[in-house]
Amino acid sequence: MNSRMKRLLLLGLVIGLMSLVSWGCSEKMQISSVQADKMSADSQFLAGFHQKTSSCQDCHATPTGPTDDNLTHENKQCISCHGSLDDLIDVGVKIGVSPHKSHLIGEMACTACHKGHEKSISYCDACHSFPHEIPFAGQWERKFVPVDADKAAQEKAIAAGPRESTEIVVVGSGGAGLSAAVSAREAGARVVLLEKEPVAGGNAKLAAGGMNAAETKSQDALSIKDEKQIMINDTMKGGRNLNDPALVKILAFNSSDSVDWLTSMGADLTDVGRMGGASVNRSHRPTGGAGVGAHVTQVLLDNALKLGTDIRMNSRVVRLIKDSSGHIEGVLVHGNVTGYYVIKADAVVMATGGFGKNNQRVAEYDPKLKGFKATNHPGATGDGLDVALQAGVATRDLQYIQAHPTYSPVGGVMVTEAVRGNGAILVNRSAMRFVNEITTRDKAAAAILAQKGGSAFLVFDDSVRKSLSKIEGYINLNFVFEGQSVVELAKEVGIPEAELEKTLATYNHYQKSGKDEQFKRPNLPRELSHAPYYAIEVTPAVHHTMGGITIDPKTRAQDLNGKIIDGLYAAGEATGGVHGANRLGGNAISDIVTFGRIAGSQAAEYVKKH
Ligand code: FAD
Ligand code: MEZ
Repeated sequence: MNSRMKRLLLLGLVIGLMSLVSWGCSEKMQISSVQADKMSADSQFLAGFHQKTSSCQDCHATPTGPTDDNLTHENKQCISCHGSLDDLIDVGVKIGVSPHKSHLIGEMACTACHKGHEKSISYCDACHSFPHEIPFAGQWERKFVPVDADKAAQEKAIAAGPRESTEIVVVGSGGAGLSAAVSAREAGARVVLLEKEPVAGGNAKLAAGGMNAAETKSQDALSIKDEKQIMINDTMKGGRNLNDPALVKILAFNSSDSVDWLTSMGADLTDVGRMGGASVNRSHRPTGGAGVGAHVTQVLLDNALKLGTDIRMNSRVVRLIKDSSGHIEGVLVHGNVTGYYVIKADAVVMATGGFGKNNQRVAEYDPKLKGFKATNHPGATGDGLDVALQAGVATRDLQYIQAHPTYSPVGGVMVTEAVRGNGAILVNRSAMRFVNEITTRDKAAAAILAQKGGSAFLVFDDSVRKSLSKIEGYINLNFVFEGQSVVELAKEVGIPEAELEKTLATYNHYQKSGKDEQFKRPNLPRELSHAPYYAIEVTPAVHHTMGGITIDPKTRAQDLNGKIIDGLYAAGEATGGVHGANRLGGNAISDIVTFGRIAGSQAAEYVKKH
């Protein structure tokens, strides 16, 4: 065995073993020594294992007292023994995907997965089920804890008064929250950003296909003719005209500026493709077709940190605090380590995302979706909505919940619409096409569900694969069928071979003539004739919650009487109105960046006057 192998083996053995603790000894500092002794003697968890060679203080004690909710100090200790995520890339790789290098953004903390005093869980298993093992691991399970649980402790923290103060609190570290934080910092305000999950980025970090924008430099460079008004028309039509027209106008008219803003911070949004319901190619993503979300959120996170935003993970906002006149004056937070505490703030931006991962709640608003899987990140449970509702905020459109048509039940992954946008077709178990593949999502999802088995196969060739680097991830995750010929692919999938050959030949004929005579698909970007051929089984899964907090064009939240709540702003998937009854693919990233920016700058302006 060479020394690298030995090192990897050793790292594999101890990975996570040192990465002590989500509650850790800072909790020990608050609990009795009897309890602490019991915990540390408990050798079924990582803490017990580490106790054989070191004491709690070795990892947890800091010169200034208990650790913070980011577990900054503990993570440093993990890294000092085990190495950084980069050092650990090869450890635990079983299917070509490294659990230590993925689409998760930021310096992801070891403690997100490796726990000290409870079973470790792989954060990835919330969506995927990889065949990797981590020491002392339990199964992924997320119990939803209502935001008003533990009332006595909450009241006590409120009665104790603020532990600290700032000008603006941003709640949520997705694209809307990070954009708000950057723009508020650019305007000179002091900002604390609070995120309940151990990993930053929310659903935004998962975004794949692109960010819609009209009249951009990238479109110009590719000679794509687009107009802001066409983006407005497409968005209103896709949303069944139930969108707030004023918000849609802002979305379209600021979209190109938002791309420029991101680009000025280091983003690459030069590849432009087609999304369902769009009249032209306007979905912007990194060169080569890499996922847009991980890239954009990383750029925003880096800039938020560079500008001095105080960003705290494992910090859940459970209540908005108002003064006697109803103006916002802060938030009640629950820090995983530090417990309940109040931050006094002149303004709060709610950027808490949607609730797609909370099927109970989804089914309350749309019973048809009961039991459906979701494409969302584990934190999309709707806590922000609960916090807002408790504060008397008005909401709209909560009954509109979107299913993404193409989710792989085997991979536990959404397969981006960009695969269809770049040329893939959908066939059923008879190997026949049944829909315009790039129609709006509501129609595509309904058409798939109407097929035998409630699923379909996304079929494409090597030229589509080469056009979109995101596809490499699906191949690595091992859920893509492959055949050296169309017949071989059909055999692999188990669908009629001659029919699949006929379907592709007919489609290629339409592609050459520029006219889809069967389903009127408006874009036919390439012939599907380059071996190898590929197929992915897909079925719809809950994807986007269109409804949420009612805002005005300045992102100010309204109360149940339609009055502005002073100091309260909201942006992104936490709000309703931008997308009407059905969001167009690519419009959410545009929404969160544009309205997140507006929320940050408006809140900053408000606190200056306050
Ligand atoms: P999020 O990014 O979800 O962030 C909200 C954050 O708030 C979360 O991190 C959450 O944990 C946190 N939070 C919630 N409650 C609290 C609380 N009480 N206290 C503290 N923190 C809290 N859209 C596109 O336009 N293009 C795409 O290509 C695209 N692809 C997608 C792919 C996938 C797999 C998914 C799931 C979505 C995709 N979308 C896409 C949709 C888009 O990503 C989301 O709608 C958008 O990112 C939402 O951003 P957000 O900032 O509003 O919310
Ligand atoms: O906007 C989206 O949700 C989107 C484009 C998703 C995707 O298919 O990539």
